[in-house]
Amino acid sequence: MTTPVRNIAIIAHVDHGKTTLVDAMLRQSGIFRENQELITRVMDSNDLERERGITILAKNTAITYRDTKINIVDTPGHSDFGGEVERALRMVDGVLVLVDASEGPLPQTRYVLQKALAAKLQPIMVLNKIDRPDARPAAVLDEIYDLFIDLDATEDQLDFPVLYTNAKTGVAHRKVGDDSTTLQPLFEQIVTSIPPPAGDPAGVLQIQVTNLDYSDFLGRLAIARVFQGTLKRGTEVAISKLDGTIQPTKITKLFTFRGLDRDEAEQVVAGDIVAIAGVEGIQIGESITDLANPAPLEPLLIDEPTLTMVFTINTSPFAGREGQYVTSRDLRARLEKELLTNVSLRVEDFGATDAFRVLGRGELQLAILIETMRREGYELMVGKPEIVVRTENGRRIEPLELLIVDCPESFIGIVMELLGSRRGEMKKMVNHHSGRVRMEFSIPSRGLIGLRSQLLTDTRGTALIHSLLEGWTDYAGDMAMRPTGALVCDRAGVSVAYAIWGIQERGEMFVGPGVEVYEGMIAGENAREDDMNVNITKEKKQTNMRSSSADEAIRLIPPREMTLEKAIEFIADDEYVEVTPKSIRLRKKVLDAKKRPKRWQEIRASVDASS
Ligand SMILES: Nc1nc2c(ncn2[C@@H]2O[C@H](COP(=O)(O)OP(=O)(O)OP(=O)(O)O)[C@@H](O)[C@H]2O)c(=O)[nH]1
Ligand SMILES: [Mg+2]
Repeated sequence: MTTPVRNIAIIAHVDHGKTTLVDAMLRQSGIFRENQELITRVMDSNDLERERGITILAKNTAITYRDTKINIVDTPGHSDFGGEVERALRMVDGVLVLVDASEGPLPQTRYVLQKALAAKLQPIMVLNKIDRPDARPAAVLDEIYDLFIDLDATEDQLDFPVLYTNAKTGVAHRKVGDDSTTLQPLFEQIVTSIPPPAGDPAGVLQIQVTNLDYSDFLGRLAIARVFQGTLKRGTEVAISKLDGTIQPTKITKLFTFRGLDRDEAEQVVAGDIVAIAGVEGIQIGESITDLANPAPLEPLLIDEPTLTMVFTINTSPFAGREGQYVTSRDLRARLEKELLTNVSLRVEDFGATDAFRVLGRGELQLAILIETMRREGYELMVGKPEIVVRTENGRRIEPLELLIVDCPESFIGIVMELLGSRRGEMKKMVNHHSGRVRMEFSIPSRGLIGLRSQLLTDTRGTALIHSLLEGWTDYAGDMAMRPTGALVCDRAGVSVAYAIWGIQERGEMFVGPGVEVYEGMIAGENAREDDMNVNITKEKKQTNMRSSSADEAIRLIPPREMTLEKAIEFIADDEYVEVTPKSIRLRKKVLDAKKRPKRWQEIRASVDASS
């Protein structure tokens, strides 16, 4: 007899507690030794996930409850990684929809729920963080019903079970305040209300690859769901490639999931999730099927990217000093490798041979890719993110976003003004009378570029923003760009405290003293709208006078630290961010001050001409 199986994905808005809940599920499933030390959010296993405290990649694990095996996919909640969720949903028969019992449903809750309902997956509602002092589970549950209705859920779908959890302590309740002390009600609910996977173990083999992973011991692994038939080790199978061709392959190693480990298996039957090692060149979306009688599955289709950025080789005077991979061949090979695992990305050649247009879902997604590349030893330059504008039936259209801003009441005016300047239209304002308000805007996606940092500055770090792609709309026309110019180095050299002291009143510096600079490098933000060339290398004239009062008066304001994300948000059309393993520099596209266009119109014209 085969083991009963359930396949679930955990989906939610960012930070609502998915990975924490998986920790508790793993712990309580008896997979670890008594007293085994466990790190928190153990599924967030890559460096950037741990540093940022967010999930970036969807990951599989599995536990056993009584005699049922539960395959679990932990998914990211940040909207930029929505592609991960879309493909995770292909692997499962049901979803745990987590909602923070205080925050309630937010844009990404809507997005993931919409995808789950469209895929006809059975939901279990999990109101998490019920221990928060401001938890309001009853009201949040009402909001969830409203959301289901808004998404045209069927009667059946509306009839979802609800559980109340504290993922941190690992407790699930059927009713708020009942005497449960474990997650048992949740495990029980999964086994009873998530349907067992369909598919005949004796049928024609049908498997779809939904993820790729890499293991130091096993190399490349294809993670796939067996929809029908039984995959046996050592058999010859057909891989149905995305272009429709069939490629015969022998399966040499199979694994199933158990906790954080993978167990080698002789065979994997319909319904289960498998990791297959040793299949060269296999890609996400491809099917594995019977060689004699191929029955490939439809390839996965996911939402199109909405944001694009130009990646190009580093042409700054400091190119090649800090990185190992600097040529356009290196860049191309790395981007092609990324495409294999990152299904929501696209890469196109762009104008000159040394540049690529990389399309993704958001600034964070691309920033994570760039950060990963620089840690691997790459040098590159990236341009200002732009929203994809399409032409359909002769109309120019652009993506439109639903934006939710949560901020203290005192900032309502400031927020409305800022969003107005970015063509945001307020749709709704809700006041929970907690001192904070929640405003909903409809805004072209373009209006979101650089918005987060500006909003945080304007609201002294108090605003929370969430957005969701809502659809496409007529191109709204030009939009206000960065209202300030740059302070641009007019020559190469090393920055000097005395010079900075003289410049800093013009705006805000990005470089401190003792930094090597080049002509055309950006040293700070000008308070005025045009660019200003500055000499940051100027030493104080030596005089015979005793150290005068001027020396003592040199008080430097600490420079603004430009992280990769801040730099990407900051740059204008005619600027690049230069990225190397050790440095993030900002620069003008045209370094030579004499050749650089000065006025915005000219900049636009020169940018248009080069693209
Ligand atoms: N008070 C309280 N905090 C919780 C609970 N569950 C999770 N948290 C906290 O919420 C934060 C986010 O938790 P994560 O598990 O990383 O959330 P996530 O949904 O996996 O986040 P992403 O994967 O980035 O979307 C962490 O600081 C957790 O400790 C809970 O039940 N109660
Ligand atoms: Mg997570």
